[in-house]
Amino acid sequence: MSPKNLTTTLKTIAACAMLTGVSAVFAHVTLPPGAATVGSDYSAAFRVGHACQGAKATTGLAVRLPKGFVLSDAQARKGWKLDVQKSGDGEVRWTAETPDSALPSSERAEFVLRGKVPAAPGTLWFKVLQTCDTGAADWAEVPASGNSTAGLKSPAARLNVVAQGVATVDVRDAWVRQSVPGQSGTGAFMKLTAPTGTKLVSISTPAAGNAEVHEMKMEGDVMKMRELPGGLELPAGQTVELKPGGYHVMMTDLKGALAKGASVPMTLKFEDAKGVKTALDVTLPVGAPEGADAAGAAHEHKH
Ligand SMILES: [Cu+2]
Repeated sequence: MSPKNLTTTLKTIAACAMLTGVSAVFAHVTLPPGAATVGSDYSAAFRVGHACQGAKATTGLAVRLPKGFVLSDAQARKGWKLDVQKSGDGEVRWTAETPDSALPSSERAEFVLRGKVPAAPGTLWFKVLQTCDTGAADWAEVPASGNSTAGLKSPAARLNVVAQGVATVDVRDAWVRQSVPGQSGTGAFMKLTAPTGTKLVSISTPAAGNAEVHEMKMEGDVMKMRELPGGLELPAGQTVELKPGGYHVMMTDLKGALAKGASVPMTLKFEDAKGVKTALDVTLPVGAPEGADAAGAAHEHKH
């Protein structure tokens, strides 16, 4: 990839990350995408993207620490008072000292605390009380079962704690392009966000004899695809999108036709700069989701 193309790609990635970020934090107080490994030190950056409904500014944020999370410290904010209560039900509270230091509704900010996550996998819910110049919003709803916040009006901020060896990478909007009988290959697409930098190095799926991460590359005037040498780099906190016409998972030697509505299990394998290997099992629906870019639908495979 030429430096010019690389720059364009990075700009695209940054733009995508910003877009997804905006939609994710427009109303809710959330943690960044991605999980934490059991027993690890975790920096929890609570994202506030909007004041309470009808309010002009956020004047306070109080995070109730879930059981099993051991706080080490919280980041001070200029113009804000920081109260840390470690004993009992722990709480970290930031309060704007003057109306001038309050966070305007149009601005986004991160409130950061650090600590150790439990030694057992599970879901941690951080309940967050946001106070504003007028009113308050209590982000404290937890699903009755499972860990999906879909359908909750004011969900608590969620952190998934995963076992050693399981990747902490967040996988969103994943799908596989449908194929017709006799077709030998197809593509899979998704958005990946790694909380700490890593690389997608290999993929396997029982649905195909072979699966590779491909990039599109201009050779003269011709757009060609090829296996990405060394895997797909996932910089910390940046959303990297695999999409038609761009990076994609190339599935070849399909075991059968993939009809819309079917699902495809896939194992994604990662390796970070220190050589630590992790894996993630995901299940992808077959068929483009609503709003997916189908423009690159002509997924011709020429090697
Ligand atoms: Cu390909």
